[in-house]
Amino acid sequence: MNVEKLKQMAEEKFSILGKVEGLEVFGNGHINDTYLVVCRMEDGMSRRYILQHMNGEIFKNIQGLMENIVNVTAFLKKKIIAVGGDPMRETLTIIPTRDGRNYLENEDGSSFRMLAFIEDTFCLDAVRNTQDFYNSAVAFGNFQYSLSDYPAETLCETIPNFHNTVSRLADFKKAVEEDVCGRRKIVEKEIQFILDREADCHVICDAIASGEIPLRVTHNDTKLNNIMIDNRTGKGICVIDLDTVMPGSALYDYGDSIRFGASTGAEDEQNLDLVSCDMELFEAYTKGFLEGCRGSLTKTEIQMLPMGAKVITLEQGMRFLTDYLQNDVYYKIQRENHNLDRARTQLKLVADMEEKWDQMMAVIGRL
Ligand code: ADP
Ligand code: GN1
Ligand code: MG
Repeated sequence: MNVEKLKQMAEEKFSILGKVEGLEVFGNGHINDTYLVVCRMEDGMSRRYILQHMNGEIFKNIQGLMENIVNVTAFLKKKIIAVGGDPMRETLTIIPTRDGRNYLENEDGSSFRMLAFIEDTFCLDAVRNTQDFYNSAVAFGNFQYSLSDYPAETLCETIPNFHNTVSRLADFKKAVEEDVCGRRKIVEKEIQFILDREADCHVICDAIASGEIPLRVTHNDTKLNNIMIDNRTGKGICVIDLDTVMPGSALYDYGDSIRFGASTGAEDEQNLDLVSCDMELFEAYTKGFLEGCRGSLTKTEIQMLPMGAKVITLEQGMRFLTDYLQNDVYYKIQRENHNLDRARTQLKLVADMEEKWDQMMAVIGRL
């Protein structure tokens, strides 16, 4: 849909205030299409919104997904109000359609939602300093803590087996076997690296299955750019991108932030010499996350945190490599071999974490 059509749709279909003056592509998400909408009100003031086209190829049950978000944000808003916080800034607010629905489904099957823009905040695609990363950790830990009494059984599983590393491994092996676009020969080394770590893929799933660690309501996509940071205080004020809030493991939430934020290189860095796990950032995040969780993690979970970081990084490497082998059908790409570059950074990080394993365990011991 072109910009003019999107503007018209935004104004006609959603309960937004004022006239749509501007609309532009926004943010760096890999899944949805996000737009910033600027409206001019009668008194001359402007108001901003976020319009998102939800990826129906990836999310098969958008109604269930939106119900999750409506219910989770309503639950969080009550808690935010109870402690004197600002419910419009500390969690997402869905702007309903003019006919009172929480998202719009067009005749062509495309689905859109509108969110209130969280003002006076910014979002980071890379860690600027240790303090930012620590602050994001407190916010993700707090998110986990705030949802610890949320009724998990009422949540719809928006992507089945999302962080089931064993099933991700099976998908990866199938992609290798099928080799639909003849890329397998280019990545034999990376494939072998993953196959050599088959046992790691089972560790967290096994620990959940045996009851050693609990299933919790988790975010499941805890990248740094899924948190809004307050301009004034520098604190992580709002956890966004709630599409994958589902029952899961705290180890994956913790680990996903480490994989993305504690890396010294970007997720798609082409020079692998620049990619490693920064131990100062690792320690700062671990400290912040534990503080944010306020004692809600079990001893076993805490001891397994480094395993969470390693396993999710391996899983993400597998997911990027699977997509590369399947001709780039899942993640948005901006250049040739983008998914291959991404996969390689993840595997480089896994190797580096293995080298730093004792240091990582020592950090857990200290904290
Ligand atoms: P994706 O699933 O594609 O990652 P996100 O929901 O994370 O989509 O949104 C993409 C980006 O848009 C975010 O990283 C953030 O910069 C921005 N964004 C999303 N929601 C809001 C919001 N309510 N207020 C301000 N910015 C937002
Ligand atoms: C996707 O939507 P975004 O960009 O925040 C993906 C995550 C991956 C991440 C890798 C629904 O997250 O699982 O970890 O890319 N989201 C989905 O950068 O698959
Ligand atoms: Mg996102």
